[in-house]
Amino acid sequence: MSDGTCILIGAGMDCGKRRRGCVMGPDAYRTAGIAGTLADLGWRVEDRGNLDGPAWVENAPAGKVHARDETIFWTRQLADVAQITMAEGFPVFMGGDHALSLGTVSGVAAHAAAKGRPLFVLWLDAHPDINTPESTVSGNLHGTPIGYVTGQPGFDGFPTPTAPVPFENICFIGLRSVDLPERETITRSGMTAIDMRQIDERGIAAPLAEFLSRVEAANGLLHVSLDVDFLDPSIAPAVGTTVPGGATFREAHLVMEMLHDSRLVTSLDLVELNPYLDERGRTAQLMVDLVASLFGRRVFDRPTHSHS
Ligand code: Z70
Ligand code: MN
Ligand code: MN
Ligand code: MN
Repeated sequence: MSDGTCILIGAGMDCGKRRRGCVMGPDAYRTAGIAGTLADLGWRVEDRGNLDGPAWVENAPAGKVHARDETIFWTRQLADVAQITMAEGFPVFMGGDHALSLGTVSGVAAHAAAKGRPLFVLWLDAHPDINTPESTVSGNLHGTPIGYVTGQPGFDGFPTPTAPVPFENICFIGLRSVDLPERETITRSGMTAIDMRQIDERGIAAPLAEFLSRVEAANGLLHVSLDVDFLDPSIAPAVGTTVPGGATFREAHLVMEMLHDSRLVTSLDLVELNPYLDERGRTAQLMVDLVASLFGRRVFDRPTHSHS
């Protein structure tokens, strides 16, 4: 990954859970200067504005699936947009809540399949989001994108993903809130799941480097999905579900710097930013700074790139 064209796509999807506010995410990233930051790093930047879609709906009763039809609409639209945009540049999907990844990841996967390349997904999140409409306790579909893109059953009414992502091509980093059915799926499938304990014991660089080596050996494309709650809430308060014990400022930047050096990343989701809950824009600014590290901002050049 080096300088090229970065395509910003706003998707203020706000129906993947009941608490509102993620609709303002795309404009918060713009206000924090995402386009100029990328341009200063040598990228051509095209801001395609915001996609239209149902913003929010009345809360479904507790335990019932919330906003299924609206999520289906977004999933279809985002899958189409993602597949098309992959042929034009490096798409950055500015959410919006994490339900947007049902669409973005399935569209990116369709693109990869058409190119004959395997798709890998790095999921930076406190949660694995591998529920299905059948297993979910909350009824919030932002907890289901990995269930959907891996082709799990129960997504009635959704388009069938044309290129399901194999379990072994997914790597979770940052896990610290996992539902029982999610834990069973992860354990059964042998997915790479780096929880906070492993990060504490091994550091964050070693497990990431292992995953990147696998992507490189397979000549894969790599999609990164960055949920604000990957970060510790003390540095990133603008999120509906705060889970203590998240990634530090330095861990998060290191991940982004290693991803840049790997040159493997071809698409990015920025999700779950709720600007209504922010403190003077600090979470939006931190997310933009992390994007800058991913797109090549560094303190010093290094003699050779290395992630292993
Ligand atoms: C829980 C659920 C979730 C994000 C919360 C939580 C899911 N596993 N995802 N915040 N980003 O409702 O399924
Ligand atoms: Mn998430
Ligand atoms: Mn999360
Ligand atoms: Mn390398």
